[in-house]
Amino acid sequence: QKDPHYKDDRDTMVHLFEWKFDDIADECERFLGPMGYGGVQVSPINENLIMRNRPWYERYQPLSFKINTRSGNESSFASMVKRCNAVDVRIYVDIVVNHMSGDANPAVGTGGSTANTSSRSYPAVPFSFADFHQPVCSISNYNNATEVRNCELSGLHDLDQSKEYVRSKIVEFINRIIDLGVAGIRVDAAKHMWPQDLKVIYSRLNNLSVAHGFPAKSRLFIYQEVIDLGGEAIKKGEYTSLGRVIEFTFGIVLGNFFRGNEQLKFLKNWGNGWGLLPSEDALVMIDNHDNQRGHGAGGATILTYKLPKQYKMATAFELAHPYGTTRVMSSFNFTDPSIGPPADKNGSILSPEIDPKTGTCKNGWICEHRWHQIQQMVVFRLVAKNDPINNWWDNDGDQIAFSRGSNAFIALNNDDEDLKQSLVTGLPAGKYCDVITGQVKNNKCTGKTVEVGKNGVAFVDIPASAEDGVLAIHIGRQS
Ligand code: LAG
Ligand code: CA
Repeated sequence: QKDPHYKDDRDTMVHLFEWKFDDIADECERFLGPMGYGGVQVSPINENLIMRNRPWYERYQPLSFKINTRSGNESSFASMVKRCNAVDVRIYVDIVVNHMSGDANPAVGTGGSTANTSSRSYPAVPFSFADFHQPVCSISNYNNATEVRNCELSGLHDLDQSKEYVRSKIVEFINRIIDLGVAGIRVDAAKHMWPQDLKVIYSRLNNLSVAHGFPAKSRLFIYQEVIDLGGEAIKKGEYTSLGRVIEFTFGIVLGNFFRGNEQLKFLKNWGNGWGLLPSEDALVMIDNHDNQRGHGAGGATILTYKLPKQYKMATAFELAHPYGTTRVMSSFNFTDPSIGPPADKNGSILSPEIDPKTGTCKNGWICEHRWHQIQQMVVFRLVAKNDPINNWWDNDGDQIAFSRGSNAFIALNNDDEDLKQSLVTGLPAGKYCDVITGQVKNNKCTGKTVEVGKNGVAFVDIPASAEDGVLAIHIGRQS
């Protein structure tokens, strides 16, 4: 349950936050498949409460398990999964099963269902009063595990997963999407559910669909949202026997590094031992849909698209380093942290428009996953395979470099001084194209060319004033 089931050497997923299913399917075919992405995390797919002004977080208030949201319905979902799988891109669904909606009157959903929220009546499932934790209470003390799991998180009505009936509805929903061909799930608010209940639920899930191309007996990839920064009753380690856990410390610490608060040389032993989970238990990111806008945990050190140079450097380090299963965030532009995705006046989500010249997105979508430097580092990771870090170098300050075996080499400069150094790259002799400043087009490198000599040494030059403080070369891009 810790294997994302990527095809071949593919190794990174992208969270296409709030995208519509048809647009995701197009993106799989025209971009993600050809560029080497391994999968897509989609926003919650089951019917949610319609809230005034349509904030993004209405999707975390379910009204039923019907697949019907502003992203599309069950048939567009099924078609997306098929089309993405066909180009070797896997689909992961964000599952919200800790709770249903908060109180709302009237409560009408994106699929037309209604609910009487104060009496906990959700007829479209159906759930009723007895399916929720009682007595009703709200979470305030995170040092009390029972309270965190049995009380309401921000007024969201808390399902009781110890009840057989509740379990059966959750299992039915997840099995339905497994049979439609998904490869995995993000478990929202996993910290707020008992591990022993999740264990029962997971054990009842179907194997992945052989009809959709998965090998026989493959198990669903599960990664759970357990925010544990230390100092609370609930520990991320309570969930690692069940699947992977999203490692929130990763982006917080790296954000702090690449904001210049800590010298990069200290990243030499990054990974296990930094208070991080073992690599094989972790799913990592620089930012997510919550902490990029001050929700959830993370605070001020989180880097986002709003600080592009530092963000790209942190992402390059994330993707170059072998630790964890990596996820890339793909955002829409915002200033108000509540605002929902780009939409027309009826509230229908707009499709991202893609600039044919630059390949970047317009009309409110940021599409970090299409930024040249990020997309090229996804390829770097794929070429690096599982090779270890070798040839570490640093200037005893904010300049570092390392190779991944003899497949790939990266250098980063977060210093006020230029980086101008002959460095051991570990790569076979030859001419390589720096994939950060350019790419290979018609057999020609449009960026910096780096010459690796017979001894594996190359001269590396990253000015302090460079647009990106990164140089990256690998055996897939020679020129
Ligand atoms: C998550 N992980 O545990 C999601 O990643 C996160 O985005 C979800 O919260 C949360 N769990 C519940 O699924 C988001 C917003 C909240 C929002 C909630 C429900 O971060 O701010 O709460 O979704 O929409 C909102 C209001 C609250 C209100 C509540 C109930 O912000 O003030 O009490 O709705 O009406
Ligand atoms: Ca709960």
